Amino acid sequence: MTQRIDKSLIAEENAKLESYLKEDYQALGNQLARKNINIDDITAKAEEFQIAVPSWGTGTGGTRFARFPGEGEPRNIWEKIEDSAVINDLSHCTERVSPHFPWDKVDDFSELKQTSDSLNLKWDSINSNTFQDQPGQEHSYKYGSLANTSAAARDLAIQHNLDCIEWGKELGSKTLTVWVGDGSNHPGQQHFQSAFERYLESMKSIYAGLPSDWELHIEHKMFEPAFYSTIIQDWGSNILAAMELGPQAKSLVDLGHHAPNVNIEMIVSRLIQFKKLGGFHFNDSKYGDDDLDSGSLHPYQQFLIFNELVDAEYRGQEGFKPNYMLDQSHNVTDPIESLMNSAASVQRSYIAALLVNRPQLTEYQTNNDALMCSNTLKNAFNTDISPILAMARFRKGGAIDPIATYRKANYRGIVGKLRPSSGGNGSGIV
Ligand SMILES: [Mn+2]
Repeated sequence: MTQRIDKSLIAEENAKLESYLKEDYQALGNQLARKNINIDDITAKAEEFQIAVPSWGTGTGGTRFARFPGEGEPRNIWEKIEDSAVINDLSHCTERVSPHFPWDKVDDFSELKQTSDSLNLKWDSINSNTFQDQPGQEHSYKYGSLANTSAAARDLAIQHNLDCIEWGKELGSKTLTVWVGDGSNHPGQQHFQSAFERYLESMKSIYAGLPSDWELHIEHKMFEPAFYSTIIQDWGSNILAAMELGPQAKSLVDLGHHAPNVNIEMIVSRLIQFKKLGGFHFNDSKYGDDDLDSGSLHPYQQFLIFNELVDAEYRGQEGFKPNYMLDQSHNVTDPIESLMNSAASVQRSYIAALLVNRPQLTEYQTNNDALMCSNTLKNAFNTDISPILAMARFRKGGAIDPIATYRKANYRGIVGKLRPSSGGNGSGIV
């Protein structure tokens, strides 16, 4: 039987907070009205906002050293979408789940689609996995997949991506996201140009199998598992590949896949300008691809990224419709709590960016008034829009306080008894 959070519990918990929320919402509404912003217009945007959760993020992650499994963590895709439904029922901004194959492969995809429909969930981008060998795999990916020197290994990786498209069609997905770990650990190990040519050749075969209403998203990452060179190491190689493949190929920005202190918002602007921004994997990091909770360390950077995204929305940039997704690894928290917190954090950045006075900013920029440009952004960023997020959830039937309501429901305690550990549950860090 599928476990859910009881709607009456959500209503009961909301009843305790409703009057306070209304007071805070009114106060914020008055504050925004002085800036000629109608709070209900902004709340309507918050209600529309959606960010996908990664199926693999519902399990406990790990590091290269160890993994400490959590109580009642999901053991398969059926339980992962059960947890995803809990996240969405409380947050109401995460109606899409992004699967990873072959981790989430099932025998009957129509059954999986029926189950996800019954949980009010949809399917986001399909993620292929050619960064590890599957049991009994004939041609190893040890020396790469799409760029492997072995044509047989490349063909296997191409076929897996084509299979992913077929499975995605059954689920109603419209995007394939490709990240490969191909690269080298030693200078001289790999001929840079030949390897990139092999990668592009393989990607062309995948692109050819793409339905006309699908997009192919290419994810770059600076290093790991290859520690000297990686085939798509940055947005430069990424956009080159996307341009070479065609209009349905776009770049995907994972926040943790850059060198520390890189100006990611400017990369986002460039990709928007050349119609190559496919989507995001949101997370946060201190040192590298840490996969920490979104906004936990650099909320201002996240806001600045949304400042670019909202600017494109405001200008009505043609064909602008990036996919938003979380891609995190939860090692010490309950993944459901981290994903709810993180979805709200990204939603917060979006809403705060909507508050930027753009005509005013343009005027300051034109007059080279650097201080007031900065203050205009800070003014929006520093506005506590929590009541808007809570009201958006409340109006859609979610929880005013998702974490408190989730804890009150004792969901983890209940599924802990129903899901004895299977031992080998894999949660990748990608
Ligand atoms: Mn990622």
